[in-house]
Amino acid sequence: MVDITGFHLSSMINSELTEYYIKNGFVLVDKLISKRSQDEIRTELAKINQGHYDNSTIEPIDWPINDQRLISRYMYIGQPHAYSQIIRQYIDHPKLCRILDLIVGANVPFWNGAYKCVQTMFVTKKPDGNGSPWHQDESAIPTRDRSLTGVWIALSDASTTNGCLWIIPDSHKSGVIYKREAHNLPDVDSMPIARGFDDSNAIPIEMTAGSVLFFSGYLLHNSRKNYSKQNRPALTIHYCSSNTMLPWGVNNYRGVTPIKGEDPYQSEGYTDPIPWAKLE
Ligand SMILES: O=C(O)CCC(=O)C(=O)O
Repeated sequence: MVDITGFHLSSMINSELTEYYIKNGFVLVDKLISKRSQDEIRTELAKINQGHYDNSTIEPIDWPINDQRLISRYMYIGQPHAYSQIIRQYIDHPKLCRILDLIVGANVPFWNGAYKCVQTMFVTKKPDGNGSPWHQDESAIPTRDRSLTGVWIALSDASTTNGCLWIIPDSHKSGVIYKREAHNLPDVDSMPIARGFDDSNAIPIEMTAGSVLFFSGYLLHNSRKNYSKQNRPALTIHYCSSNTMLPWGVNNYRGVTPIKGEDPYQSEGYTDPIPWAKLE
């Protein structure tokens, strides 16, 4: 049985955290993001949902900024760091980097410590909102070198009642990427679902607001319906080794932001990530 007690930045031992990540495919760090930062990110999420940024993906709406419906107007908001300076500043937040420095290349032979940010995304389950189907992030963002690292920042407490993440322990180990297919399951959003594995030992990862789950791109995970009366917002960020050739739709996806170390592909230039949003 995996022990999911969270680590703390102030008392963690680097080698223990790295070993835990390699063994379990995830690591929970409790209360990493301060209350002030959580408020800042949530306010920015409301502003983005209001249509404050002219990015052609979100229709402006005249709901006031403190309207509780605003935060969960869109279930998914992709690449907010492309237009929000507030979100941009979190992708290389020193506290996130303290952990990322240890784990992004923990499963990559000869990793040189360099990593880049690949994407950002808000995921907000409104009251009664559907969960997300089983999947591995690696199936959507192909690094293939086992460096893909998802960062899930809880912007409210996340529990089995309001739709926290669930994971399948050990599922990162085989390196198998399970096929995803369309489904018509109730209570689960319209993203394709991965199939072909045993999910009977799945466990929930309950988190307090400001806690952060770091997890391998190969780890199978999902979330369930939000049965509470409150929104369950989260900011997710993905990273991989800078040396990863990233065939995400193109030869070597260049909508990346170097975070640490040398970018060996700098001469290929950079592109702006394309913002997107999805209602449900
Ligand atoms: O936040 C959720 O409910 C699901 C998020 C997720 O599965 C992901 O970011 O890969």
